[in-house]
Parts: sequence; C-alpha cells; structure tokens
Amino acid sequence: MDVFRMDLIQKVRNQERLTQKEGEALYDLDLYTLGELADEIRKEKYGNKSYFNINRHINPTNVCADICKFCAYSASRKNPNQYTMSHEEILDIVEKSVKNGAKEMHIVSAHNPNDGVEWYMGAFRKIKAKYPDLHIKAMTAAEVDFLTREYGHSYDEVLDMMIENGVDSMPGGGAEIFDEGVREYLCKGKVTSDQWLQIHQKWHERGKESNATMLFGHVESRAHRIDHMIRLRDLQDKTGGFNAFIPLVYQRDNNFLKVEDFPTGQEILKTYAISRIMLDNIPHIKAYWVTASVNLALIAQEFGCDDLDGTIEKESIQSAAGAASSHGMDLDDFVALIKNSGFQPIERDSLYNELEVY
Ligand code: V47
Repeated sequence: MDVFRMDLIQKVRNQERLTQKEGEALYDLDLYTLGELADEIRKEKYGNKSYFNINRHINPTNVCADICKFCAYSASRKNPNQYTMSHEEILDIVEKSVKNGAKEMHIVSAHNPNDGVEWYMGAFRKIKAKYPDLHIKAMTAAEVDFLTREYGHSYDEVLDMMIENGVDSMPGGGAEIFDEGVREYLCKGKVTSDQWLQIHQKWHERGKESNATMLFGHVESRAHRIDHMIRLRDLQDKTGGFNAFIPLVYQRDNNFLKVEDFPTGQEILKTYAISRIMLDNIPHIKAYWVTASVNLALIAQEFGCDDLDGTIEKESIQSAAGAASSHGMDLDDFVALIKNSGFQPIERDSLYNELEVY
C-alpha cells in the first residue's frame, strides 16, 4: 500500500478535512475501502437509522424561459405539452395529499414567464392559509434568480416574499455543477454558481434552512464534483443552513445533452461515499431513490447515505428523463424495503426532527 493512500485513509479516520486533491484521490480507493470509511462516519452519526419523509412533489408548470440541455421536463424544448396549474388545481392536489398523510409539499416549477410573481407566491399563501402546519419546501435558487431577472426584484425581495407567503425551506435544485465551464455548456443563462450560493446564503441569514444538490454523471469530471462539494462546504462553514446534500444521478432520456459514458453503479456509490467524507459539515447525505434507482439507493445506505427522501406521490422532472418515479412510492413498501435492507426506517419531518420509528 503506498504511503499517500495510507495517509489519506488515516486522515479520513481522524476526521480531518480533505483538500481538492485529496478528494479526487478518494476516487482511486477501491469501492469497499471507500464504503467502509463513509459507513464509519454514517454509523457514528446515525447508527442504523435511515430517514425518509411522507411528502408530495408538485411541479406546477413546465413552461420554461431557460434552456438546460439536460432537462426533459421543460415545455420550451422537446415536450409539446405545455401546462400551468391554476391555484385551485394546486390546492386540490395538496388537499388529496394531506388526506394521504403528506406532511411536506415539495414545490418546484419551471421558469414560467407568463403568469407573474403572484402566481408563484399566491399558491404558497393559499396553501399556508388552509394548512398552517404543512411544511412548504419550495423555490429553487434557479427560480428565485429567474423571478429577479424577469420581474426586476432583488434576491432579498423575492426571499422576503417567499417567507411572507409561507415558504418554510428551500429545496436544493438548480445547483447542477458549479464549475463555470461545464455550467456554461449545460445551462447557459441560468443562475450562476456564485448567484446560487449567494441566494442560499441570504436564505440562511434569514434563519431558514435549505438543501443542496449536484447533478452528476454527464459531462463533468470527478474533479468538478469535488470542487462542487468544496464550494458548498465553504458556504456551510459560514451559515450552517444546509440540511442535506443530494447527489442527483443524471437521467438520460428525451433531452439535448449527448453523453457517451454513463456512470456505473460503482461510480455512483463512490460519489455518495465521497460526499459523506468531504462534506463534514452537512448533516445528511440523501440517496434520492428517484435518480439512484431504489435498489442502488438501498445499497447507498451502506456507503454513507442516511436519507432516501420520501414517498413523493408523483414526480415529473426526472421521470420525464427516464426515471421510474412518476407514481412515487407506497409508504408500506418503502418502510419494508428499508427494514429488509437492514436499516431502521425513521419518518422525519422536513427539518429532520424524528416523527416515527418503524
Ligand atoms: O435542479 C433535471 C435535476 C433538479 C434531470 O431539496 C435532473 O430535497 C437528473 O432539486 N436527470 C430538481 N436530474 C430536483 C431537485 C430535488 C429533488 C429531490 C429532493 C430535493 C431536495 C431536490 O432536477 C434540477 C436538476 O438538477 N434534473 N433534469 C435529469 N435529466
């Protein structure tokens, strides 16, 4: 075993912070060593617990003014079936989901230039008025940025409006890959990396929490993934406002991003494990079953991940690109899968308070 490799393993075991180069070198460790290291950290923090929530994903419009090559959901590209829900339609969905036990509405829209800021904010306000205890996780930083560009508001104004109208936390979408060169190729014109981070910083400074994603497995390199993690780690040092990091595995159907080599299961598991090791200050690493596939997400519990997201009921963004998630997950099935994989299912709320031990 070479000295560098031994030192690296020792550094992880000592829980010392890793640099960009060390993060890249983690990929050269074999999968089992990496998994063991990530699992040790996960076990120390959470033992055998695996978190999930009962939630509903709502994607109220697919009409989008921006163009992201990886997106199969946006109606401005290949999808001819544009839709925009009315507030009544959104409230109808919320009502049904609440009856089914959902405690969180995860609301993410495309960047719709037709209906104004009030279409976004009014939906949140009406949901909150009817269901004050329901957690609204809504508005990616990309949506916040879009509303400022389109309607001349500042970030502060949009974030304050979100709070006034009942948004409780922000999802982690729109981060993609922070490297400016890759980002320019993937989604030119959309929120920049610095702006994405600035918006989350401002949100955290308001005492609010959020998540962070990374879209990987397309044209980015391993070094770009480590750079992405380090930029998040730096912001988290300042604010402490991120709850979870979610590496989203790129789904390949129906979009304009031409990719030759897709990541193997091994590469995906390594990326989860490395996320756990690199992000020493973000409490939860989420294997979002929608993009990982359920099977791999269950295995990811042994590679540093402590959260599988939720039942979601319906999902439109990744399923448009090929993920098997359009109908969500049955609660009993979800619990049984987690149990049968050797973990203890813990239903959590959106901010990771434990609600029920199954
Ligand atoms: O930002 C778009 C991604 C994200 C594809 O915060 C794709 O708890 C894979 O952010 N393949 C939106 N991914 C979803 C999101 C999210 C999901 C679950 C939980 C949370 C959370 C946040 O979906 C976008 C984009 O990166 N996306 N197209 C695709 N082809």
